[in-house]
Amino acid sequence: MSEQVFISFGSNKGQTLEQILGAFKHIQALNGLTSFKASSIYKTPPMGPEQPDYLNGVCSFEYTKSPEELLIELQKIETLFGRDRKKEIRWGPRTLDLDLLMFGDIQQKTDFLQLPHPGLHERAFVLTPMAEIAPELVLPNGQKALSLASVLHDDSIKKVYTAQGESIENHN
Ligand code: A4P
Ligand code: MG
Repeated sequence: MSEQVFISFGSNKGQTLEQILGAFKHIQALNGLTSFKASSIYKTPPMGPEQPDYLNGVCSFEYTKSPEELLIELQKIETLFGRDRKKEIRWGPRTLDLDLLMFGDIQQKTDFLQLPHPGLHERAFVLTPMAEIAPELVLPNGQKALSLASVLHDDSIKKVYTAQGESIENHN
C-alpha cells in the first residue's frame, strides 16, 4: 500500500538552488518512495519579516511508510543542508524548509505533525506549484488545488527554474 504525498520546499538563505536540487536527490533516494515528480521552482516574495525572496515549489511521490517516518527523514535532509532550528526566528530566513503538505487523505493534528499542513489553503507560494503538478487534485476540504491557486493568484510569484534547475528566461 502506498499513499500519494505532497511536500513543499522553500529556501532563502545560502546556495538556495543547489540546496533544493540536493534535497530532491536525497528525497528520491528514500526507502519506500516511488514516482517522484517536482514542480518548477518559483521566486516568491517573503511572507513574514523582511528577508530575501524565497525559492519555492512542491514535489509529489508515492510512499509506503508512515507520515511520521517521512517527516523525520525530511528533517534529517533539512539538517544536512545547514538548517539549524535553534538559531532561527519564526517565519525568518532558512536554508531549507521541507513541509509535509498532504499524505493521502489523512487528517490529523498532533504537536509533531499536522495534516494537511495548516498553511496549505492560504499560501499562493504553495498552491501555485501544487496546481502545476496536480491541477485535478482535490484537497481534503473538497476544493481543487487549481481553483484555490487561481483564487489566490499572485503576480509576484514567478517561475524562475525548471525542476532540473535550468534557468527560465521569459518569466511568466
Ligand atoms: N509540524 C507539524 N505539522 C507539520 C507538517 N505538516 N510539516 C511540526 C512539517 N512540520 C510539521 O516546523 C516546526 C514544527 O512543526 C516541527 O517541529 C514539526 O514537528 P519547522 O520546520 O521547524 O519550522 P517552520 O517550517 O519554520 O514552521 P513555521 O513557523 O510553520 O514556518 P512556515 O509556516 O513554514 O513559514 N515566505 C515565502 N515566500 N516562502 C516560504 O516558503 N516560509 C516561511 C516559513 C516564512 N515565509 C515564507 C516561507
Ligand atoms: Mg517546516
